[in-house]
Amino acid sequence: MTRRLTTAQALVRYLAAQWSERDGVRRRAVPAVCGIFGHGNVCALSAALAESAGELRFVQPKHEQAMVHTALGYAKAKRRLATLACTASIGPGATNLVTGAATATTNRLPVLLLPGDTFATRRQGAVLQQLQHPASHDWTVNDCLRPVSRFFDRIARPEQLLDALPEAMRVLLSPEECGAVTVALHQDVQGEAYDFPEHFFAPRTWAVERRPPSAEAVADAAELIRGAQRPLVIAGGGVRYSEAEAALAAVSGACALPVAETSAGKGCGGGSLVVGGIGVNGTGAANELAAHADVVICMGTRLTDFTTGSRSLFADPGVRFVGINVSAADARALGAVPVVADARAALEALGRALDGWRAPEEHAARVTDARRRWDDAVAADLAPRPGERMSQGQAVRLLNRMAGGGDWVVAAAGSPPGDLLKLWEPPPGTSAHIEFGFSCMGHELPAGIGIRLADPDAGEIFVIIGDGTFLLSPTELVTAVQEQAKVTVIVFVNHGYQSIHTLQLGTVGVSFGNEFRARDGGDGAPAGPVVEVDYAGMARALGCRAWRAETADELEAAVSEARSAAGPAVIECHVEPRRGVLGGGAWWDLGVAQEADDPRTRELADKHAAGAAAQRYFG
Ligand SMILES: Cc1ncc(C[n+]2csc(CCOP(=O)(O)OP(=O)(O)O)c2C)c(N)n1
Ligand SMILES: [Mg+2]
Repeated sequence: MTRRLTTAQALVRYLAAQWSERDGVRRRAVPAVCGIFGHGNVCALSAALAESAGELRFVQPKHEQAMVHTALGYAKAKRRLATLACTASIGPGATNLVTGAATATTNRLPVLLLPGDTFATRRQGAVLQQLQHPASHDWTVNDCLRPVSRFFDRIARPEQLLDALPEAMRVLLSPEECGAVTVALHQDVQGEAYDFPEHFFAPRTWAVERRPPSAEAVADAAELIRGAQRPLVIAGGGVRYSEAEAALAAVSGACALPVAETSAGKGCGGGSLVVGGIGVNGTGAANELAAHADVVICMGTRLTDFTTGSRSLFADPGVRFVGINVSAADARALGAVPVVADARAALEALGRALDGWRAPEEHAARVTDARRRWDDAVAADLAPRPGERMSQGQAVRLLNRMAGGGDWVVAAAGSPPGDLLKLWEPPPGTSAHIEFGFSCMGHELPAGIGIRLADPDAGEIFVIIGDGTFLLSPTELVTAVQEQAKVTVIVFVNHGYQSIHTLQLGTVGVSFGNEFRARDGGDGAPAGPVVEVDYAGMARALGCRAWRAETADELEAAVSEARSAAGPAVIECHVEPRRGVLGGGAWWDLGVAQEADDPRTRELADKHAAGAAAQRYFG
């Protein structure tokens, strides 16, 4: 039996029939399509989507990059068991997907990208929005998506879908391989009809398996851990994706293992021995334990420089690592004993293999002591200072106190992700999404919308961004209004890119081009008075409720009112511009200037470079 359909119809019907299943629970794998139409996708594809409107929701974002971020927020909330498709037109619509795709693949979050493409027939000559590569006629701008995609295909004949789409689904739902999946669609081919086999459109359930660890790997890891005097667990995003939080809390409790978290793993640590974020944005407590650890159990983490202090954090000469990861490459990082497995399956097996063993009692005392000293230092650091307005750290702590069961907190770039990793103590039942793999300004708001689409019953979704990030892309507020997606955006106004400014002052010793200032004569960077922007007014103009808060009391009142508001809300929150939060003591490698006219720059560069002495190679 066959059914005559266009390529676009077949694509849409196929997507509507895909399901994923893990632990006996089934859900639609791609329940909605986000899209901005142009001539490269409006003809056959919009017609097919309109026909299937009862089965696939259509979300209308305002920027192609943003729709990818929405899909990633959705995928994070769904623990990678479902995502959204994103369709863009040919040319600029398609290239606008690239940054989103890179965010997806870096963070190992699935998204299906469907950019329009040139004509397969080429009868038309150069078409609108085609970049003609002089030496390679089969290249189009969509080839920019290849290096940022885990799977890429270009559909030049309708029947190619029969192979391309199942492989696209396999990769999207593979814990090990997932990332951006791109299926580029020649614009003429989208409308071409073909007799597709009927069973291609039958409901298909993809089993997302929990890869079990090998008995040998578990035995090797357990042997190493049993010999540990000062162990530490690092919990990454893999713990969330695997839904392994309870298993981690159980093993941590039974074996007295302290747990530190990466940005992607924020909120995944359970039990009484959680020591907060680790690394460059981490807590002093976690970093101190890392410095002295003899066995580090890395779980679902890519171990980026922010986690390892550019490989300077682990100072014990004999430190050894266990790597639990679905990706074999990640599992063996830092010369670890690799356990290539789903985090929950590995934790359950390790729990059995470690039965009866506990880390030495003095280690728990060390953990408590490190945490108490860090807490005291942070409390002192966060105290109000004479002549200063509310600090961002104080505001984050206030929000933290107001957050409760079902709430989410979202951040990606600027100082918010670091402040959250360090200061946010997730109240029970809350979730965090800190995208710090690509740390993409502009991820936050659309990701918050994606989380709301995935979890309509979630409590408040607090999207924490800086003023620079708000200015980069505030327009998804309109999409949030359209979808009645309740998110509360907190915009920290500090007049510029202050996280980068702080970095600049610390490594270069000069202030250049990072604050929002008016030009006051001369060339170089604008260095006159700070420019004032009405962020709350912008938000109101885009259809949101909005407040301006300059004090803790005003912020508290605004958050309470935002909670009871029906649609999206924005709080413009003014904070002390150049005041950061106490550092956790980790070093971060940077490409500092080896030569400069200014002696301060050279001095700072030398000082910074001295930290490299602590960098180690672990194999
Ligand atoms: C798309 C993108 N461009 C540039 C950067 C580099 N960058 C990281 S933080 C930052 C400044 C962000 O400013 P703001 O949102 O105001 O936060 P703040 O640093 O003031 O806390 C920049 C430009 C980035 N991460 N993403
Ligand atoms: Mg700022």
